[in-house]
Amino acid sequence: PAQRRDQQADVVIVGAGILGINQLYRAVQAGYSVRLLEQAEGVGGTWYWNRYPGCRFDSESYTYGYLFSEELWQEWDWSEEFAPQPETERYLNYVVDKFDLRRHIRFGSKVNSAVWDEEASEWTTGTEDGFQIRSRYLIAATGVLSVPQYPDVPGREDFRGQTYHPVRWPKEPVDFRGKRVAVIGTGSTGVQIGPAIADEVESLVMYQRSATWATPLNNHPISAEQQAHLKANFAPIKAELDASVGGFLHKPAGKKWTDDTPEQRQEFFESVWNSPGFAKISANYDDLIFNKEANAGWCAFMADKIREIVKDPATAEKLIPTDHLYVGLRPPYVTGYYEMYNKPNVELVSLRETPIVKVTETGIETADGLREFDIIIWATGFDFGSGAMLRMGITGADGLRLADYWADGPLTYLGIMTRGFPNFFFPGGPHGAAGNNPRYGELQVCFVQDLIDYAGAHAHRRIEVPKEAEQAWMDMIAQLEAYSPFQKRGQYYGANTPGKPKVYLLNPGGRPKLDEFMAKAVASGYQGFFEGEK
Ligand code: NA7
Repeated sequence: PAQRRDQQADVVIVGAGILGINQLYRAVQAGYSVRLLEQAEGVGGTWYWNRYPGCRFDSESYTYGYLFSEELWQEWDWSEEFAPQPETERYLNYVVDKFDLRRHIRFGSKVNSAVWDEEASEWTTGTEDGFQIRSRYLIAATGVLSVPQYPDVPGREDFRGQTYHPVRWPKEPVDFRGKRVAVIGTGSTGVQIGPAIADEVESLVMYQRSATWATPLNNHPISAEQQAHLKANFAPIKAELDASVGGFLHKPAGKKWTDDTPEQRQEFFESVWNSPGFAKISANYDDLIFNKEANAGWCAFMADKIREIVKDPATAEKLIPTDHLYVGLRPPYVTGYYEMYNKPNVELVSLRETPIVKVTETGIETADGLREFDIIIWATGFDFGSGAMLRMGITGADGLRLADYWADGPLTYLGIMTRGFPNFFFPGGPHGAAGNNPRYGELQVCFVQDLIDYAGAHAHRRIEVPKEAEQAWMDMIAQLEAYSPFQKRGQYYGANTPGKPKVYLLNPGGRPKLDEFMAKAVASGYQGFFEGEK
């Protein structure tokens, strides 16, 4: 066959999710030729794939969207405080079309190789369908929650009914009427699906391994008055988000557990329970995470709420986490979750009490017997953090494979770069965020764009993070991880993915640490970043 000439671009971006679109916008604005490769047939990433019933934000819509254009802010009206998936998908499509970005995107392009060419200082990126493109820079905006995780359960493939993973939900709505449905997993996803389908199904069985504290989302439509307030306050809202630790607008309580009497604590917790989404953490007692008594007090309050809402005492007790710790796992924020268990057609099975023995052709057999189903939904999470990047066949300098360099867990600088992989960036990667993801990602996307601009302006062709810089970021992670409220289990430690190293995958320093490290690099003229140049 005739040798096809490789395509060429300044920048290749992988992934048209929230950060890939942001990076594409910045690179196009800065005048680069850019090609974005996206495996799906549409834009949105997380908000393209996760079409499951009940899927929505638990960050406030307007704090999640882009802040790079006030015009966009003025034009787009979010309908709810926490928007549902279809609206977010529409928003991302609106952004792509408004800024004429679609023509840079190649859909149906799943990257399966990316190889650094030292001689040319270029990456060659290939897709499953045989497309190849060379570029000075390669940016993986592949997301931390993009690769579905299925558990190692005997017989999983034997089931003859319908099976779904929420992150591969079909475009055509699933008809649940008259169906016997199983949901495995009660993380943020499982607890959104249950209440969304409970009224429609014939029966619903929720299989819970670890109970989580699923507090109310407290969603509401955005009123005309609130809309007007948002439109009139773009600059102050942006400033507040830019200065925030986690990318939220919630106001810290400004008081400690010890400042209140027992009665005041009850009253305060009641107001926290009725506050929106993540305010349960960020606007709770200032010492909630580090004061064991405060934490236990909040957990006791939530346990009482569960006992109050759930009529069957045995079910209520199963739903209360036994570790009595907030936040041991990623807490979900939901509507009608505990209430759902009062419906006669909904059952909770604790896998701690009765583990799964096997999946059969007709259902799921646990230690207490077989239950038959028409539909099984595996809401069992993701190969978190590094999953997508490690599947892209990335090979850096001297033939170093990313899969080998990260064999014991990711080594990163700012959750953006890794040594040995020149001109390669991954905003939103492992060690990048621990809060409202787009607000972290925005810092990272801008850092990458500024660094590329700087290299171009100073005639550098090769950017590589210095060893000391990577080490300093990893040391920060190790030091602050000791204070992380997350236990060494769940997705943030890779503990849900068989064979994965159990290391911490978030950024425990929050946005302030990102800011601090970035400012240092910029102030030094990115000292050491161009040393590998011949
Ligand atoms: P999560 O939060 O990782 O939750 C996955 C759930 O699946 C969780 O309840 C797990 O229990 C359960 N799970 C995982 N493996 C198994 C096996 N083998 N058997 C039974 N149950 C299992 O993923 P989500 O999709 O809910 O949420 C992901 C993100 O969405 C979240 O972080 C937000 O950013 C939004 P476990 O806790 O491991 O005992």
